[in-house]
Amino acid sequence: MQVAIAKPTYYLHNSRNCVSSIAAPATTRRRSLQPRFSIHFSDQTQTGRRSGGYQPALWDFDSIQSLHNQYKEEVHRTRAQGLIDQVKMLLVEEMDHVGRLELIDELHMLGISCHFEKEIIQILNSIYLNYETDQRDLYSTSLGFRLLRQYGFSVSQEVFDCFKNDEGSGFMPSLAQDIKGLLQLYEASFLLTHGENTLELAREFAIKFLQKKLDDDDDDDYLVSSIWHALEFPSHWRVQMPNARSCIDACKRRPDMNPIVVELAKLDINIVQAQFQDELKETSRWWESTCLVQKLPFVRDRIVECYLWTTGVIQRREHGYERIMLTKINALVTTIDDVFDIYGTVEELHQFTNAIQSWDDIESMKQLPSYMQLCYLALYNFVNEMGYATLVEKGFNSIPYLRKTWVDLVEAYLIEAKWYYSGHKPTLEEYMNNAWISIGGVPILSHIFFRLTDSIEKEGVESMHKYHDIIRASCTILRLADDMGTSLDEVERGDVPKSIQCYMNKKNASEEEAREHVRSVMAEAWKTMNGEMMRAAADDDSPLIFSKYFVEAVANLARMAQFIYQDGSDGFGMQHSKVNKLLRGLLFDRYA
Ligand code: 0FV
Ligand code: MN
Ligand code: MN
Ligand code: MN
Ligand code: MN
Repeated sequence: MQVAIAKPTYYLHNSRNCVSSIAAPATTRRRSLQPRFSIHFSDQTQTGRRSGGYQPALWDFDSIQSLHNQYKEEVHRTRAQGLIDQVKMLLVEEMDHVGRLELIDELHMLGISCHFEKEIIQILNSIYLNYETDQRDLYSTSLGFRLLRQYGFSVSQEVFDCFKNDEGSGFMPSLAQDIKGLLQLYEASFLLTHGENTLELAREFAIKFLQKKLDDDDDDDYLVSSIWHALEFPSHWRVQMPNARSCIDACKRRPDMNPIVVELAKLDINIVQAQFQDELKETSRWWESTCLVQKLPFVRDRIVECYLWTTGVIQRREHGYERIMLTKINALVTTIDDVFDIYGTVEELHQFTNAIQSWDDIESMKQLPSYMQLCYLALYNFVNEMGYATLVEKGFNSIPYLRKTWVDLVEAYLIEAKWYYSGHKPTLEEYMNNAWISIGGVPILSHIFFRLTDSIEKEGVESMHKYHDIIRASCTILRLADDMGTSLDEVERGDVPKSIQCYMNKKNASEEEAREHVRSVMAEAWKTMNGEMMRAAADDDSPLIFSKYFVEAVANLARMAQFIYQDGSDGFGMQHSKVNKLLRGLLFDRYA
């Protein structure tokens, strides 16, 4: 039996309480770029095709297109510039080192450090000169250590030796009282690389006493809520813009907070929101024009969530084109992933993989069912468009490399599909060897690489496409964070065992033990990432393989995954309420 799937008409869900600043009438119909031909989908019960069980999009095309934002007006930029100048004065004013470090940290958390890069580097430079010899307390040593490492200065973990006990096996018990110091020690410990045992001990020690403080003390003061916030997510793992709004809220509660800084942060987030809305509109027009949702109704219609990802991954204001590009990649990755995980039959999946491998072979494309021809051509056109832009701007033909990453991805998808249909239960190692690719980070990072590298050199291109350790570390975190949030639903729907299930099968472990293990693998991957980030930022003579902005995006991809799948729930496919609230705050609701 053949059934034509009716094109769903999406309304703006809960338009009143959900997306307050999108004011589209609830009766607005999804404007249709009408299908010119109709694809017939086979009946699900007959073919055994699975269902994703994903809800429709929360935001429809018309309401996104009708967004209007007053913060695009020049008057706001002028006002912001005035505030930026005042904060610059603050930074160079008579202030002690600690005060300056605190201000730098705040500017970063509030998402406005980009306006002060030059000043920040100058200040850190002068602090760095005497950092390893100056006598300091735990608080300022830890804060300085973290900020210096974050900005690429090389500081040794040995600066913490003076806080250790006589045997050197742990930290001095007297420090247990210094809660502010411990909080910074905890934050600093997340900058560790492999083998940095002091930082490992530091984290354990700090967590023990911070936790105790929370258990003993139910005051809701700023310090206690900062501890909660930090234990939930250390600042080194936090993406900037998606977190900025809640940081402004928190800072407003601080008695000693400088009001000019807060005012700038509030204004700036509204200005950025106007820019983000324009970028979102553009990607939404592209998504609508592909007609993928109408033609392949089983795929996740998540263009807004795809865009949200990019605000965390590509954080520079000027990289709007890159955010738009990355949103499209996210949408293509999720679409093709849904074809493999949900809809396609094994035979179709072989054909599709074959078509991508052959790349521009019209004959193998002709063999595909119509719905796959659409995916194929959407991807093919996109990659060519990106390749063309890089060729024009940088004189480098990136297409063979981009294509390799997409081939690697679909081959990894196919392996999972074969495991699923044959009932194969991989070991965790076997699973991970494939799964760090099957999460989709490899094409994402390859496309970003060509955009965020100014002069493209052979060494960089090869390191990227041999999947340098930092690439693999980022993809590993992306995969594991995703498994933490999505694998229960996936296995229930019908999928290969994911990392958690592989560990449980092998070790006869409980789900919680498996999650604990997965968290520890993520922590190891962060050590690799930190080491490589420090190398990339180091101001020495060794040639840089990767640009600073690219490395920043590589780390942010991992951060964003931890953010979206926080608390082990799916903030992307299932639009989990915590992420959804944040999405509205960042993209739709003005900060009043
Ligand atoms: C993964 O979905 C998914 F949708 C992600 C990671 C969000 C989109 C953004 C990127 C592609 C970075 P799913 O859990 O279905 O992936 P797997 O690989 O588990 O099928
Ligand atoms: Mn923050
Ligand atoms: Mn999937
Ligand atoms: Mn998949
Ligand atoms: Mn998943």
